[in-house]
Amino acid sequence: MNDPAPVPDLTDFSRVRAELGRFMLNRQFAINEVMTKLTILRTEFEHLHDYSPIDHVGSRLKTPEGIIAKARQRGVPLDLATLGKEIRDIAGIRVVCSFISDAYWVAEMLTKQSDITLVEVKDYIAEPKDNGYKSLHLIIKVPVFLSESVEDVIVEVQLRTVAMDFWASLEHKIYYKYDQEVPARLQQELTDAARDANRLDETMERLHNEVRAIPRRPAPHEAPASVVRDLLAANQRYRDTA
Ligand code: 0O2
Repeated sequence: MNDPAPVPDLTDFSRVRAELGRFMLNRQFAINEVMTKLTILRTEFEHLHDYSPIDHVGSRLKTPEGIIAKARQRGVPLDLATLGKEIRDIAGIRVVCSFISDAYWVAEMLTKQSDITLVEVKDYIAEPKDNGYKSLHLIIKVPVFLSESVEDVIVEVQLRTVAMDFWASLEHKIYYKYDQEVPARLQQELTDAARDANRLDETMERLHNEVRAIPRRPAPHEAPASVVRDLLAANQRYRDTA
């Protein structure tokens, strides 16, 4: 039989509290780092194209109670170093995209950055869970530069479409409402709804690609290309003579 998980020494309560505070703060810093990267990717994309690949982004830091519950469930020792390694969704970010291809694009752009280490990919879009859950999960490590050290912090990034997110939020609520024992009929309906959501995603992506292939007509207030060209040429002549 395994030895019981060691319990933290609470005699020095203020030291434990300070260490836990530091631990949580570093995870929040890691979230901030990744959120900044996402904002840059999103803003640059919007500047170059005429739509946004990201509908919205959310983040959450697991509560100490949530961390301890997950650790106990998995038999993970309750020391901060092990928790930081084994509980990989303490720092969590959810990126909700317009289309499936956008979720993969954001994942690729994020993971190819030189300071990001990709630890694991769980592609529940390509291989949905039995209940129909779909999402692309990235477990990444991001360096957090502190005053006297650098800490590599694990962040879980979940990427999914609006339809997948809608489904997952409701399923999560139902799962907790029934204390994880969801009646078979509801489970079946959820699985059917996941299939419908997937069909919607595929149709929307196809329509989106079709519409993107049509050359864009200038909006009534937009200056025709020739006017813009003349302006640029005039600007160049001015610079040459200045
Ligand atoms: P909460 O309340 O969202 O935090 P790992 O973290 O990789 O060591 P884990 O946790 O089994 O192992 O990984 P997995 O399967 O990738 O799940 C991580 C998170 O994905 C979950 O966190 C959920 O947020 C989400 N998720 C996974 N499966 C489902 C599902 O079937 N339905 C819904 N709605 N969400 C799911 P937590 O900690 O379970 O919950």
